[in-house]
Amino acid sequence: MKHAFSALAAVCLLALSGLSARADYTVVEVNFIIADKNGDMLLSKTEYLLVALDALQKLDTNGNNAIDPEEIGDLSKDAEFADGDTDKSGNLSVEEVIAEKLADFEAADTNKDGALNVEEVTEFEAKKN
Ligand SMILES: [Ca+2]
Ligand SMILES: [Ca+2]
Ligand SMILES: [Ca+2]
Repeated sequence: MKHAFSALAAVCLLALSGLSARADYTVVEVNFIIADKNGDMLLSKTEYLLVALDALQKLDTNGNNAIDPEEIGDLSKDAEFADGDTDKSGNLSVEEVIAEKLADFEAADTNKDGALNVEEVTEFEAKKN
């Protein structure tokens, strides 16, 4: 899922972050910083879920509190979409999105400290793609 953000907002967030200044932030790192609301350079379960719920809200153009195939186009053909749709209703409900993200969180938290650091998220995203 692509997150829309202005370049200026990204620069401000980067300036406030604990990452040392460099020019080549990865997409994962930038999204991490945006998701890290309290700026401790760790994503809590809540911060991680908020990203998905925020995306759901933005994508849900017909307002049924679910991600429908027509709302995400080709992304609905991904295995992730079919896997997440546990009740096979053809769309992803809020509950299904949360369940999938919680499973993602547990899988990504390799050091089992209950939070995700940049390395864990980067590794997890690399494995997924
Ligand atoms: Ca945090
Ligand atoms: Ca919808
Ligand atoms: Ca962790």
